[in-house]
Formats: sequence, C-alpha cells, structure tokens
Amino acid sequence: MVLIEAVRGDITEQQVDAVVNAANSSLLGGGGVDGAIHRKGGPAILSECRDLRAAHYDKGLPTGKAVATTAGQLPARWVIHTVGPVWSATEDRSALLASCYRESLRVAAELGARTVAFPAISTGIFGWPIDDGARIAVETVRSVDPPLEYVRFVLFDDGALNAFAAALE
Ligand code: AR6
Repeated sequence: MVLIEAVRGDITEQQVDAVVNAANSSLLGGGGVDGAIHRKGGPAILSECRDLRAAHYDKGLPTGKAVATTAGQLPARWVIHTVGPVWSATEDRSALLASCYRESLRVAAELGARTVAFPAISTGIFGWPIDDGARIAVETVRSVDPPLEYVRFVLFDDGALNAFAAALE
C-alpha cells in the first residue's frame, strides 16, 4: 500500500521524482500552481509543452488527462501536467477530477517515478470546494493504490491542509 501524506508547502519546492501541475488544456502556462511551476522551472518545461501540443494535442490536452515533461530547474525530475475540471454547481464533474489523479499516477508509474507530489487540483482558479476536492483526491489515490512508494499532497494554506487531513483520517 502506497504511503500517503498531506503537508503544507509549495509544490515547486518538493524533492520528489515527479510533481503534478494543475494546468489547463493549452499546456502553455497560467496562474496559480501552473504559473509557479513555469516561473521556477524555467523555459525547458514550456518548450516541451509546445512540442507535445504540436505532436499530439493540437486541440489541447483534454480535461482529466495527464502528460509528463522535464521539471527543468525544479528539484523534481518530471512535471506531470494534468487538466482539472472547472467546478460546476449544476453538473457533476467529479469523475473528471478523479481521472486527473488516476491518469497522473499512471503516467508517474510509466516514467518509473517512486515518489509523487500533488497540489489540490481544481481547488484554486477552477473553483472546486476544498473539502470535496480533498475527498476525491484521497479516495482516488487509495483506490488506485499505485505502484509507487509515496504520494504527498502539498497544500498552500491551513484550510486546504485541514481538508486533506480530514479526508485522510
Ligand atoms: N504550491 C502548492 N499549492 C498551490 C500553489 C503552490 N505554489 N499555488 C497555488 N496553490 P490553481 P486550478 C494551490 O489555481 O484550480 C491556472 O491558471 C491553490 O491554493 O493553481 O486547478 C492553470 O493554467 C489551490 O488550492 O489550480 C489553469 O488555467 C490549488 O493549489 C487553472 O489555473 C490549485 O489552484 C487551474 O486551476
């Protein structure tokens, strides 16, 4: 069984094999986690994202999917970019959010990563309520039980950390 922990911190500072980016379909950057990863990781990440767009995703990476690039100057070896769903009060998009975690774990295992760090996907600019986002994240990682040693959820504030701690209990 994979070890799962939740910590308060910055995703760009994690010393793990792969960090997950809360990206958008363009793969060309944005705010929040995405902005921080490209800013600190440097231009090599964007360059590989452009190549992926050109080679495989001319219309963009679909919501719920994941792809890997170098982590550039980050301490990690890879960045796994996944596109979370925008929160909707009228439509249940939970399966797409679960898919982000599942697909990212699948890509991590394919790469040979042993340790992976996730942010709370969709819970910032995309507006997903943190308690529900935490529940889906933890349930999905547990149900996949990926062939990894360690999964770390990295939360930016105490509210998010508390939500993940409750989901892990
Ligand atoms: N480390 C860890 N967590 C962070 C960091 C950080 N450096 N910065 C923010 N968070 P968001 P989303 C938290 O908005 O909701 C971008 O423009 C944040 O408090 O980064 O999936 C993309 O290009 C929140 O709890 O991602 C997309 O267009 C969580 O990380 C869009 O935002 C996710 O917030 C994706 O929105």
